[in-house]
Amino acid sequence: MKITQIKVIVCCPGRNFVTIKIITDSGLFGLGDATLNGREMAVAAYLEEHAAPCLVGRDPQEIEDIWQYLYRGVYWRTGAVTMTAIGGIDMALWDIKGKAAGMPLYQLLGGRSRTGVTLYAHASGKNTEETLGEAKKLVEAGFKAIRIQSAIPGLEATYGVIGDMKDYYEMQGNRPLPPEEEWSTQKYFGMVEELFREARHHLGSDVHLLHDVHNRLTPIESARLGKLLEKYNLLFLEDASIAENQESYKVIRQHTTTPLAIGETYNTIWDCKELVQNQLIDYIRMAATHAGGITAMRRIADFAGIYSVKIAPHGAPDLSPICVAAHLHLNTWAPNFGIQEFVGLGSEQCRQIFKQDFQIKNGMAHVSEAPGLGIDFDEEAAKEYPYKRSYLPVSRLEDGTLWHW
Ligand code: CS2
Ligand code: MG
Repeated sequence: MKITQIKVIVCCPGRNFVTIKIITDSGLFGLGDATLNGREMAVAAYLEEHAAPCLVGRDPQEIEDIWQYLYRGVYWRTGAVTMTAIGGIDMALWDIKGKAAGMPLYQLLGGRSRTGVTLYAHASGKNTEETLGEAKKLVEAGFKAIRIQSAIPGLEATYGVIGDMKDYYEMQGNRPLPPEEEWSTQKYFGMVEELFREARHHLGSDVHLLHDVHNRLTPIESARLGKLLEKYNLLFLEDASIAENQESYKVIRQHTTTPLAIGETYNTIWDCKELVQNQLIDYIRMAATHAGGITAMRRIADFAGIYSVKIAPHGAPDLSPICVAAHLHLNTWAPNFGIQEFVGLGSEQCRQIFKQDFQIKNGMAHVSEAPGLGIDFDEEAAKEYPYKRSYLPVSRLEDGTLWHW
């Protein structure tokens, strides 16, 4: 089998997605997601100008060698743009391998470890009451795990909830430059315990609760938060602090038993090596798209398993349905799967373009049994929604200091 063409398609059905289509002389093709939020065109150019020309004519079945060629072979290894380009290509190659074998991807990985993939949904609102109203609806819809986020009194906008009450997921293409949000640790600590106290009171003890701090706290503040929330029994506390200095998580760990999750911005196994090896975290949240595809995620999952760390792949709306499908296969297989973030099936336009057939029932996803990833992409429909430049927000402290978003 030979690769005859690699197409890179950037479309914006409500938000931007970079899709790779690898076409072969056998009639089989594979699909991959290479979306890097706010830097989409950098990956598209990398793929078109630097990666695709080296792969045309190669055997798409040699996934491992192609992965090494694009990783070791480039000299400038790692980095978000390179690893997202590799992630998209790798996914498409596994899609082809599955189609050639007539098997869904999870079978190629080793088969099922579970009947379905447990999902967590998002509840956000302008105050505790509104957030818990949203959470209740999700519980009624069958979800067993909910991420709880609320606006902070006195701050115009914060992660997940902004001033005009549209969340940042909907801002793509609507603002010419990055919007700015404000952060105050003092004000956050003034509301966060009440949010979880009320959540337990209204939702009961069975539902799993999660929370994303989006890197806003220092390690000692995270330690304090973890301790404060221990009695509300969180499934995990996500991105409490930035961990460029992986050792800094020791500070959090030595103070609290609240389980910790991190990794959505990580690109290689090296980014989480110390965190995993020293058991400083409980869930690793890397995504197939940003961490080098199925080939890399399989290694990360096995590595994490040795240290009792579970995988909980990133599932934000900026990962396309192709990545969602890849994660469902990985999660169906991985013995150390924890939970999958899930934000719905995307806009109507999105569902017109990406045709997937996994099923969701009682807060669980059931992977497609079709060969490969089990997803299709309508190129003609995608043409209707061209790329729109857009940015994620930035965050500042009340005195104007630029802070982590
Ligand atoms: C978030 C993301 O889903 C999450 O956990 O942290 O929404 C994140 O902000 C975006 O994916 C950024 O691209
Ligand atoms: Mg997050």
